[in-house]
Amino acid sequence: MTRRGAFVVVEGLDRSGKTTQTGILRQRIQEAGKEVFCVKFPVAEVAVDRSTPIGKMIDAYLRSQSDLDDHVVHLLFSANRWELALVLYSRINHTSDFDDRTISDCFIAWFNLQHALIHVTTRLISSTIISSLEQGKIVLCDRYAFSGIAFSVAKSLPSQSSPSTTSQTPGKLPPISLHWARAPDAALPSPDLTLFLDVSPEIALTRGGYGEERYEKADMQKRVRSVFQEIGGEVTADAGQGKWIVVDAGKEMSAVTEEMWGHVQTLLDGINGSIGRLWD
Ligand code: NYM
Repeated sequence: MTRRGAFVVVEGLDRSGKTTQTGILRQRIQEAGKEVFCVKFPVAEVAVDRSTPIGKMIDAYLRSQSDLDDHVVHLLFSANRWELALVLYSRINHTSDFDDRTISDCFIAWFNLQHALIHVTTRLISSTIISSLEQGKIVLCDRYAFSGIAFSVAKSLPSQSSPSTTSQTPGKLPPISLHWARAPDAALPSPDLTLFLDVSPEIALTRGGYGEERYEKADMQKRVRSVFQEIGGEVTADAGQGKWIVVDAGKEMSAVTEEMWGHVQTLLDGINGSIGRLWD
């Protein structure tokens, strides 16, 4: 059996250097003579600047130009991952079946007929991430479903500065649990390696641009960090969900690159086993 490519995810807190490091890794993989397929969530690179119908809604929310219930936001981020499958599918196959209008129609349908469409999109995502892996390419992803869970669940945790409050939108909806947050991403391909860039909120605060988006507050970042730690523990305990490596992103940038590269290098020759599925 020919070896497939590896699926590598880079996760981290805001301003952990994730996007810069992913760019460097991409270049190193190419210099090593391997093909790499890069993805960024929320989708920016492929669909251009959060410009898909769902991406626009996420962008307005993150810039505090709109307010949405936390559950709705969580589903939008997940829809953005499924949306990528549709966008790429139409580009790869040069079909006109999936134009922008169809994509937004699909997502209205997705909210109404979640389960039926998940089967369709599961098949479509097989045509993108999975087919890249089967062609031996390395898939390098900047944020994935783990960010979805960490940020959404963190909003439901009590604030550390005033424990009686959460940032949950006022209303009667229940807080977002890990169990609930996982469901919309179930069956997406699972990474072989997740590199979690860990940085203290205190260091992140000193980095350029911090505070521009709604989650970039020290208290929220502390909660996100604690949920990421919990997810890391779960992934590590489940052999089918790949490796979870914590990288200290507070250190010198080149040292972070070398540590990450050390892990990715071991996967350049590909993998023998089949591609896993999230939460299977
Ligand atoms: N984010 C990202 C979520 O809340 N849920 C998700 O599923 C994903 C992929 O988007 N604060 C949040 C984390 C970030 C924000 O991401 C923007 P980035 O990587 O800074 O563009």
